[in-house]
Amino acid sequence: MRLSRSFLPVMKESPAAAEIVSHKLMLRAGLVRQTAAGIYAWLPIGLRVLTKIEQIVREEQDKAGAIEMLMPTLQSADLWRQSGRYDAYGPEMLRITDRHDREMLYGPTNEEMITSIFAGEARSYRDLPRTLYHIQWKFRDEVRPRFGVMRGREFLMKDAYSFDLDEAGARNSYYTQLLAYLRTFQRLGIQAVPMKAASGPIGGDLSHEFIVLAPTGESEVFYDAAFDEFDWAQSGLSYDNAAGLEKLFEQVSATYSATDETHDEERWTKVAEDRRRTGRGIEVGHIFYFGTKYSESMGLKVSGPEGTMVTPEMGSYGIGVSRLVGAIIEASHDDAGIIWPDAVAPWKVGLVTMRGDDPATVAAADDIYARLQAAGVEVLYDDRDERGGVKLGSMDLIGLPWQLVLGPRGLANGLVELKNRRTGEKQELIIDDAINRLT
Ligand code: P5A
Repeated sequence: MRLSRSFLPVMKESPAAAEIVSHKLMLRAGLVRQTAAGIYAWLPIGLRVLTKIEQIVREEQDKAGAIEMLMPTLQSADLWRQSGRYDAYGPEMLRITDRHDREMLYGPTNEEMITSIFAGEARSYRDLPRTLYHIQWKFRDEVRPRFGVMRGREFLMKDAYSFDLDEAGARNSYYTQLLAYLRTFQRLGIQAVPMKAASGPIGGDLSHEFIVLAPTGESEVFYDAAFDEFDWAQSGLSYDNAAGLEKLFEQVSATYSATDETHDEERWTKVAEDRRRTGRGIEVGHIFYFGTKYSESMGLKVSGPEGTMVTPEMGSYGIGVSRLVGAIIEASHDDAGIIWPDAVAPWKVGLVTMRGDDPATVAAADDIYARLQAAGVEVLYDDRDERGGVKLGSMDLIGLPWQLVLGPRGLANGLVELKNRRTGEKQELIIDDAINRLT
């Protein structure tokens, strides 16, 4: 992408309205613009990151055997009357009336809808187990939307729903998602610690939150150093290995982690002092097992292996896809700007000409740009006729993993500079070597 032809509005000044660093950086680097309280437009660079996160979430769900579909954002009030949540949900639900005076709502979650759809089709135990998911916008009319996309009113969520014949099956589905979450967050390049949650409005007795560690996080967290050290994503563990999944769950449960809400001083003092880690964190995922709460109210029944009717056991599993953009920035930035983990970077490398008015520099940059593109490397080419220092500042702010900087002096000797955004390390290389490094 040539910056001169893109829509990448970069701001020098820190916007006063933004309270936390990720929100400031998302505005300054041109990722989003607010269009109403808690509602954001995703500009091209923000959309690229959002799409990359979404794709990693999708791939890990698919590997875990979940099946993708897409449900609408608008739902009928009647669905929610059936579960009893239409009244219970309160003012966080955005209620809408259509031209025929039918009561509708902008979905804050989809337990009712998926259960009702599944109930219409599932007939026997052979239709189980199934885990269905979608990645769709939600709306919650938060009293105080804040911190940009971290607590928005409209936000993108991956929500999965599992249907099983019995509790043992439902637990296996829960453990499967637990592992899928550990793998998803690892691939995203962030550390997310699973913590037993106090069960919220979704209901149920088995529930975990996934908390990304970041100094500006909303909740205080306490955890055992094992969460920093152990390979929780266990690359060798197969989703078919039910005993292995259960063991992983037991290992997670036995290792101390808690938010300020669930913190247990007595258990905490049993963690060796030099292994106690405290900090702050942001909830990026939340998984629930809630038994037959929705299958019962929404009338989901299938015939069991013995012919009797069975009410399936369910769980639901959420990841805050748009919140993750902010959470990743909170966990990965410095004074100069964002530092994207490779997996979600909007482009891999930023190509910068220090002298946009020097024909030889421009010709060399055009050539490198074409070669990198031909090799399939994602490049943002700052081809603007701007001062070199301004361009370098923008590149640091945008936070691509690599910067390839071209100036007349280096080029006279056939050299370019390759900078690693995270370490700040700079290397003078001949052009071919620089290109090889990036391909
Ligand atoms: C699980 C999936 C649920 O809604 N029903 C379907 C369950 N869980 S949850 O914890 O309420 O939400 C799941 C994740 O969505 C993100 N999230 C938000 N992101 C941005 N702004 C918000 N206002 C917001 N509310 C929830 C969180 O990451 C949460 O873990």
